[in-house]
Amino acid sequence: MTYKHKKIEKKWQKKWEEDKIYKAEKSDAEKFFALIEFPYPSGAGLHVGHPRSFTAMDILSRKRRMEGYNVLFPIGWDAFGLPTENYAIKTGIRPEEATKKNVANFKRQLKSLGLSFDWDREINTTDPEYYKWTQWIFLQLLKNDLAYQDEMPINWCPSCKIGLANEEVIDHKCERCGEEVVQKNQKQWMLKITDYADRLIEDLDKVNYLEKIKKQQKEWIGRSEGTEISFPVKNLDKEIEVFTTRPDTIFGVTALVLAPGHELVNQIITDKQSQKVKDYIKKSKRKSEFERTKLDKEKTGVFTGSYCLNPINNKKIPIWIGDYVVASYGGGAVMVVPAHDQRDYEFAKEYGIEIKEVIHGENSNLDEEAYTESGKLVNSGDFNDLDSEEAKEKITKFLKEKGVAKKTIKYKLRDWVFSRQHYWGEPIPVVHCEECGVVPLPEEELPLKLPYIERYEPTDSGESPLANIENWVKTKCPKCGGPAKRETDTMPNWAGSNWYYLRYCDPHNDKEIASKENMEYWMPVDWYNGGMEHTTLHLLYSRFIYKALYDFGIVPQSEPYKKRTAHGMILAEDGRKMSKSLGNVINPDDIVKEFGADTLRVYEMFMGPFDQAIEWSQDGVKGVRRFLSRVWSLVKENSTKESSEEALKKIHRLTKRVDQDIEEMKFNTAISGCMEFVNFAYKNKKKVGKDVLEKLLLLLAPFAPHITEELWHDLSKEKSIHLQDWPEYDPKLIKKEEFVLIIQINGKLRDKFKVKTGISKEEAKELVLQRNKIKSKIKDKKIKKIIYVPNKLMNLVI
Ligand code: ANZ
Ligand code: ZN
Repeated sequence: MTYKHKKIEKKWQKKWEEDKIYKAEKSDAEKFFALIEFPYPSGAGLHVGHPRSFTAMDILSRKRRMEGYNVLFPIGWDAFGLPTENYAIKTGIRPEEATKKNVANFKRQLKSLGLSFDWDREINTTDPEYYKWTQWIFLQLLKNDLAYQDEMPINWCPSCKIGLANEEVIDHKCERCGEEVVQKNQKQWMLKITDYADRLIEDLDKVNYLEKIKKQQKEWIGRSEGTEISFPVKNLDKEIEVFTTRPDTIFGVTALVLAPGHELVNQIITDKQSQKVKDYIKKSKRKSEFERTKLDKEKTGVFTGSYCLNPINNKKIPIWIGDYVVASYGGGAVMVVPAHDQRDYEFAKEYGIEIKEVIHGENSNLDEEAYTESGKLVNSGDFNDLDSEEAKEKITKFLKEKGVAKKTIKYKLRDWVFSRQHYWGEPIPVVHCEECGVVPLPEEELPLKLPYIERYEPTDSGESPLANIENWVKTKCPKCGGPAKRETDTMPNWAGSNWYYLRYCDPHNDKEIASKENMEYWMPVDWYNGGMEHTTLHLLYSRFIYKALYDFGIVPQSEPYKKRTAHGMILAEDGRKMSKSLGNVINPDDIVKEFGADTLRVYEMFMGPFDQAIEWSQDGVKGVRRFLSRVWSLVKENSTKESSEEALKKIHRLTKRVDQDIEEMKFNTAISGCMEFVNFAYKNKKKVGKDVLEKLLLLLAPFAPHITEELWHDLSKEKSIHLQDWPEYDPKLIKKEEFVLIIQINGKLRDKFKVKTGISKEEAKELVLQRNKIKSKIKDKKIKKIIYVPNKLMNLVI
């Protein structure tokens, strides 16, 4: 009679698989495409963070199936990349072998959780049948001028011997190994994501992402509208271009600061200042850009000895060099307005540069800090008394007519470095011909398979290990037949993951990336959940690729994901990040073994608000297990024929709550609602009958699929609980008898009290006017109007 998870979980997993109840097939029903971030099959196996996101989307998928949707909930493996390559280098085990082993382990683990994936659609980015299409996408980008080669100063990790994208450099260190990154020039494949910058911002209006995720997307793109102004250098026939978002402050410019790498530095320094400037530049080179541009960092600089002229009034302005100015943004020079920019303010305080007020606002206090808001112009000649916004326009127009300014838009987003000098990635399908230059491989020759090699270490020259395989590199040009060399760079990890959702629509198609009918039926993804660590780059890159494919006429819409949410991280019991070296890792296998998959699932959904980071608690796990045991014995021991009115009302209220909570990803409150109900049922066994318990099982089925299936069959049901209809609630039964009436006077909250649901305006008015608090406010004033919102509030206008 007691709940033994081991007996039932394997049994039902097998049955579901045999009956293929989670298989997705195109039909006339409305579809629902639920997506999780497909995992990287590392040697360490699944960690407890994976099931948090996977279970959440599993719950949604199961609920949608019960609601009658045709659900696609697929799974696959994002398996190219450095961890496996490094493992191969260390152990001599081939990356394919390691991947195969890791995938098998992950698969066993995921299956033990009872997730309702359609395993027939499993994909693997390292499978040539998959990466054929990753390479094909590259050829489309190349054909449409969105891929090009360029000599680029790249972030180079001397330890991994690899070029890194900016995003892979954290605190100026390699994201993977922690080594200090250096700059190195290398010819790289680039993708022109900057062409899509505006659309990637604008189209955020079309999708339903968490606000904070939209914000991240916008900030990474960093669109900034402003004015470019030239300042002529004194005694030199040159101009310095600065980019500013605040042309209204131009009368307040008291210095110009150039980035240490600015091209005019050498021509500008005077003999007297020469040594000082050179020393300064040498010192700042040692600091990373991150270190130099941090907002709270000390602002340092050195005077060049030269001056320029302010184009608005020909005033002489000293030119400085300072490393808080970024070389690669906005021309690498700024006009310093200490009174109205905080960084400039600190810089000016440090070096005794004049702080000149030109914008005045009510709360400006220049003795303490810069006044950075807009306001009225002062000390600004003909432009005095204008508002900032108007002044921006007028000053820009004035300077434009003089030919010394123009409006521009700058972006922080850079083109995407798409080459890696590594073995374990997709080969880039082009050859370099002596006669014809870069020639793409004909599409029929795809996939271009990774050749077999003995050693995976990158070469010391920084080329990929593929460069060492002479008979692979040497090839014929597909265009002229002459001698040519294969490209030896491979693609970054992002290449396989920026379009994987598309392949799920038609994973076995060997003619097309996916058929039109399949894409039209399944795309876009209806709900995508994953970690916040992927809501900047992976999201941006995959949106870009999808838009490009849309422009090429390949996919049916311009945005791949309708909705995107994110879960919080699971921390160790000690509040730190789980990590092998700290010895605080929880292995999901252990929890499944000891307490069962249902306990793990319900616990991870119950542990706290879904979007927040939360600490693991073994006591919490035990508590959830006790809850499931109670559900078990409630159903097993039940002998009540008819449920009481109270029990009925409670289960209908619970139905409404669980239904809404799942939609809002408030899984924890959905579960606590079920717990409250189970407590009630336990204390009132005579009042809770089979009909009510059936409903409870249906509500719990998406959370705890095994135990509910077992108990469902105990109640002599034939068909799987997961193929039942999602329960509905009767609004009449959940109507509250009382509500709190809010009373306002002239819109201000003055009193509140409980009254009967459904009372009329007249009845309510009578009660309200008897309240002391209200009487004392109204006294002899006249009530002009009464606004009554039934079952909510009454506002008296006096
Ligand atoms: C004068 C000024 C006055 C500015 C003022 C701001 C406030 P966003 O919005 O990020 O584009 N800037 C321009 N180029 C820079 C560079 N290479 N490194 C560091 N800072 C740079 O910021 C644009 C503003 O950042 C520009 O407007 C410039 O300072 C600074 F009251 O110009 B501003
Ligand atoms: Zn050729």
